Order: sequence, then C-alpha cells, then structure tokens
Amino acid sequence: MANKKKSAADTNAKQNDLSVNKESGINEFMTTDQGLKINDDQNSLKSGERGATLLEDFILREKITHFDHERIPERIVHARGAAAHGYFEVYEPMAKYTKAGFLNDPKRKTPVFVRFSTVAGSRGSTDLARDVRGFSVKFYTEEGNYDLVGNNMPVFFIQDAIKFPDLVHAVKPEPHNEIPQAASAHDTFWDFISLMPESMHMIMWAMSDRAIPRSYRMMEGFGVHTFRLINDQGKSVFVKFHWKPLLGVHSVTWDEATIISGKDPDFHRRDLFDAIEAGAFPEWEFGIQVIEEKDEHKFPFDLLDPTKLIPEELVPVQRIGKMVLNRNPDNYFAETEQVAFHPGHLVPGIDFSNDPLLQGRLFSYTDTQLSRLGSANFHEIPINRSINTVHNNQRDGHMRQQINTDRTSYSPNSLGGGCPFQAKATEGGFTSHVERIDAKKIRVRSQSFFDHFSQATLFYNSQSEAEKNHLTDALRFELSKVETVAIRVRMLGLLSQVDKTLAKNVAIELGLTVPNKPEQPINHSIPADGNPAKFQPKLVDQGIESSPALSMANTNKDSIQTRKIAILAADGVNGTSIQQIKKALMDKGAVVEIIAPRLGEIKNEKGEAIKVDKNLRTVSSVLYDAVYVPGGKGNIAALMNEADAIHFVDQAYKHCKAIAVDIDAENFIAKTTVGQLLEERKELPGFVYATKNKSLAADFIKAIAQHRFWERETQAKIPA
Ligand code: HDE
Repeated sequence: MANKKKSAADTNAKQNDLSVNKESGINEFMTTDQGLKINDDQNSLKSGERGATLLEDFILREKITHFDHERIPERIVHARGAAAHGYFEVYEPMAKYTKAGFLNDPKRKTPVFVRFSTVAGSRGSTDLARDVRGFSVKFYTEEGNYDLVGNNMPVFFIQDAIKFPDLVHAVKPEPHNEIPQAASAHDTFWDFISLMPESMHMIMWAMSDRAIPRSYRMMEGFGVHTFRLINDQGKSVFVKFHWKPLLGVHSVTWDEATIISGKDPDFHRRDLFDAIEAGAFPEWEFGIQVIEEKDEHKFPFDLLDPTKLIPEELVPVQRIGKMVLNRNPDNYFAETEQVAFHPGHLVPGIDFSNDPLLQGRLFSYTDTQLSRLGSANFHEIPINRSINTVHNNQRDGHMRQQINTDRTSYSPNSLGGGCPFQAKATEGGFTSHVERIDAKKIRVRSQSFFDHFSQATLFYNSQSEAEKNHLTDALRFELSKVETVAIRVRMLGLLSQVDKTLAKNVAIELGLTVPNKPEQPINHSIPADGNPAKFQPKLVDQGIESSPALSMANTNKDSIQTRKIAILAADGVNGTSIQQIKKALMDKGAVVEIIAPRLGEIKNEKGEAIKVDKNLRTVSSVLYDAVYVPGGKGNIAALMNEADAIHFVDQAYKHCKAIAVDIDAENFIAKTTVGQLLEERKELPGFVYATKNKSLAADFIKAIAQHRFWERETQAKIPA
C-alpha cells in the first residue's frame, strides 16, 4: 500500500533505473490487466465442451485485443537497431568552452542509453546491409536529457532538410514491388544520387567499408553538423563531435556481409549483446574539434555545410571523455524500440548552428514520435524520462502517466504561488545563444556550399590501396544492379569528377565508357527559375592532399579483445594443442569456440572429453575473426572428410583472416585450396604454421590483431 502512495515526483526521481516499471512475473500468479488472478489460461469459455466460444469471455478478449495492438509503426528511417545502457565521464572540466554540467565534472558519471541502427531497412532486415549506421546517444544529465543523434559517417547525402524525404523515398524499396529490402543497389536510389552532385562525398563513405562494419563496437561516431559550445560567459565556439572506439575501426568484406546476412542477420545485435553479457564493455572516447567564432570563414568549405568534414589534420580532435556501455536492455520493445531521440534535446552549454539540414531535423524528430509513439506524452515512457523531475503546465493527452496535483496549470498564476518558476541562466535556465541575424528572407542555397567534389576526392585519395579497391568494387556492384543505362552513365560522369581512374575502373565492369562531358549542372536539381550558371560546382583547394585519419588502415591494431576465434576439432584431437592456444587467446581477451561435426562432447587423443561449443553445420567462417586447426591423427582424418571444415578454412582465407595450423595438421591443409597455394608460395600473409620448436600462439595473436590481410585479394586470391 505504501508503494501506491508514491507521489508523481517520487516516480520521476526513480525513473532512471526504470525500476518502478519493472515486472518479472517470477513467483507471481498470472493476472488480467486489471489484476484479477487467472485460473485457466489454456481454454476459452464455451457453451459446452464442444460448443461455440462465448463473447462474455473477457479474459480471452483482453488477451487477444492486447495482442492485436502489439505493434507500433516502425521508424521511417533507422527502423532496425540495437541498444545498450552505460555511462559517460569527462576527463577534465571543459569550462573554457562550455558550461554543460556533464562536460565539467570529472567525478560525475552521466547515465547514457545508446542506440545503433541501419537506416534503410525495415525492423526485421539484416544488420549487414551496406548502409550508414545511426549512433544515437541519450545523456541523462542532471540538467535534463541531451541527445547526440549522430551517424558512423561524418557527412551526409544532402545539404538541405527539404531533400530528405526524396532521399529516403529513393533508397527505400521501390514502391511498385517493394524490392529490394535494406539495399541501395537499385534504380531509384542511383537515379536520385546521379542527379544530386552534392551527395558525392557521402557516396564515397557509403561505398567504402565503413558501410559494412565488423561490429557496432568498432565504429566511429560523428555528430555530423557543426554545433556550438557556450561557456558561462556566453562565449561561443563552433564544435564537431566525434566518438572514437577504443577497439579501433574495422569492417568485414562485402562477400562476407552478404553471407552473414543469411547465416546470422542479427550479427551486430548479437555481437553487442554478447560482449556486454561477457563483461567486455564497449568503450568510446568523446572527441571535439573546436573552431573559434573568428575562424568561421577561414576554411575552404562552409562549416554549415553537412556534406563537408573538417580534416583532423587541420583541426585536431581533442579527446575529452569516455563512454562505456555496460548493461543490456531488459526489454527490447520498452527500451530500444520506444526510445525517442531528438537533436533538439539540449542542455545549457550546447547550442545549434544554422546548418540547414540540422534546422530541418529540429522539426522532424518530435513530429515523428507523435505518429510512432502515438502521444505527446512520449517523454513519460520510462526510457525517455529525464532524471530531473519535470514541472510544467503541459497537461493531459493520450496515456498520461503523471498525476498533477496542482490547481493551476497556467502561467502566470497567483493561486499556485506563481509555480513552477522560471530559472535564471545562473540557476540553470536554458538560454539560446544570441546570434546576430540581419538578412533577407530568401529560399536559396549558399554559394559557399557548391564544392561537391573536392572532399570526395580527398576521401578517395586518403584510402589505402585495398580500401580503394573495395570502394571501386562496391560501385561496380551497386551500379551493375541498376537497370537504366542512362543512370549508370550519369553516375560515371559524377565519379569522373571525383577521380578519373575510379570512374574508369567502374566503367569497365559496366561495359561503358566514361562520358567526356559530364552533365553539369543537372537541370533536375535546380529550382524552376534558377539560373544554371549559379549552380555550377566550384572546386576549392582543400589545402590538404590526403587525410590519414580518414583511412581505416591507420586504425589501432594492437588488440584481439573480444575477437571470435574458431577452433575446428573432431574426435582424436590433440588436447594440449587446443588447451595452449585457447589459454593464450583468452588471456588476451579473445572469445574462443570449439567447433565440431556434432554437439555435446568430442574425445581427445587420450580419450578425455572436450565440450563442443557449436555444431559445424550451424556456423560459418564469416561469423569468426580467425581460425585455428589443431593436430591429432584422428582429428585430421575426420576433418579431411568434412567438406564444411575445408570450406571453413578456404573461406576464412578468402576473407583475409588470420589462420593458424598445428604442426601435424598438414594433411588436412593439403586438402584445402589454401594448402595448394601454400605449396606454390611456401609462405602466405596471415597464415601461421607451427614449427617443431616454436609455439605459434604469439604469431597468431599478432596476426589476429592486424584484423585482415588485404594483400591476399590482389596477390594470392583463391576461390571459396
Ligand atoms: Fe535522422 N531521423 N533525419 N538523421 N536520424 C530519424 O527520427 C531526419 C539525419 C539519425 O536510434 C527519425 O525517431 C531528417 C542526419 C539517427 O532512434 C526522423 C533529416 C543524421 C536516427 C529523422 C535527418 C541522422 C534518426 C526517424 C534531414 C546524422 C535514429 C525515427 C534533415 C547526424 C534514432 C526518429 C534512433 C532518425 C529525420 C538526417 C541521424 C524521421 C528530416 C544528418 C541516428 O525524425
């Protein structure tokens, strides 16, 4: 009873851990939604044993009605996601730049809820689509909720919010047949892109391996737009936000991605969940690039243009804090599905810039929650509540939870003593940054936004050879799926303005030649009364030829933490060989699984039992980062007859993964295509063979940390 008397304020105060709304049912009677204990949940109420069901069965009707209404509309974009709880800590007070409380007190652990997502696919689509990933962070700060709703790529396809519905309509499955799901490789997407030169920088990112991450835990995050930080003197600086994963930035190959989509479409979701369950908490450092107001115009691009990044070599990223994800949601729907992010959820010390894409987003996110979550009270859903108590004169509406006990719900009032009060800035009241605006009301794109190619070229030039090859292959794949030849030709025209060789290499596989005179400007993308002369792209020297920070080849490769290693084994396996490697890998934080042709147990050479983690039939090399083949006569004889085991090793090799083989596994390796190549070349990159006097553990660990041996793709290719 005491519980029932809890005031709304108490309820609000406890909401961060969501505990007031938790229910487990363990050791409890089953009840109806009205709390009535249920006696029979197996049979509906009937007129006689074999008679018709009675309308009066309110228990049946309640259950079915609730079921009928279980789904809510999925997000228009970013429908498929996975999320986790955690915390954020700042390293040093950032008072020089911002008065935001959570960026000033190193002792404060600010709770966060982070949702990663793909953009184009439906809620049930594969995690491994070629796509941008959403990276949304809700900080439950003591000053109110702050949402940083970013992506894993630092730029965007379009410069103005008014083009967003067009972009999304183009990339979504085509309207006549709802094909293809979660894929950009189709005519409508490339039709739109081929008419939107401003998208070319983002296209370079989206066709790069950044669009097929190895894990959500191994992605960078970006706020994309330029924002402002404001200090307690009211001084503003411009800022770009970054998340840097401590495990480095890694990806899979496209061939692998397509196979994972079948073998385990929940690959990223599972990876995040499993890592957190295992206590391997994902971590990111929070970075800022700060630009003084006086320097707003000193760059060769406009800070307000969301198709541009600020190269880290021009403005270094200062790492100012760390985020750790340490708790999985209890319930997917309640938390991951119902969380409502909004770039307009701000706290004092942070403010917007006039980026026209950001400005449009500020309208969209509340609007979309109204149709998705169905009520203006979506902030009362536990995952969306602020840890601050909420006091205002907003009242009523669908599904209102709060029971306001005041007589007044208006301001000013005297009957309620003038409450709730407004807060002065010194008391934490939010004030918008004072910005001078003296301008004509005008519907126009700034001329400072018209360099559509220089940064696309900068990105391309900054990639390693392997990354360039992957990007080229991605464009070949996507454009080969486009049926309308004119679209392919237009795309070649645009690509040739990024890099001539890139365009040529793509053209070869399309059976086309690069047009001499790319269509420019493209008439469909200018206003009806626009003067084409004003829409000519302008190339501006970026002052930098290449930016090493843009290449994943330069990411950290010093750890095998949480990497998944497969050990292929069967009866008669050399137990010592397994034990030694397993221990060495697990000591470094890797996850090791023993894979055998059956579940249960296998026996080692001495007849001792070894527990099997996965049945060979249910897994595939694409679900692992590396593979080890232990010795043992019986083991090798058995594996030699296992086509799946042979394919496992060949495929791991094809996808450029580290492979280690025990000294007496020779006969098995000879059966693989890798073995044949090895015989020719004697040595293969990332392939570690044990020798009589040397354990291979150290070399294997070093090889896994390298992530992939891309040189195999050009120098030592095999079919698999
Ligand atoms: Fe979003 N975006 N967006 N977006 N966005 C949504 O809001 C929108 C953009 C991003 O995990 C929607 O709650 C417009 C850029 C993420 O719940 C919607 C424009 C960036 C998520 C919406 C953009 C993003 C969304 C759909 C152009 C990177 C998932 C459901 C002006 C900085 C949030 C929802 C989550 C979700 C609108 C462009 C990131 C429709 C109008 C740029 C990570 O409101």
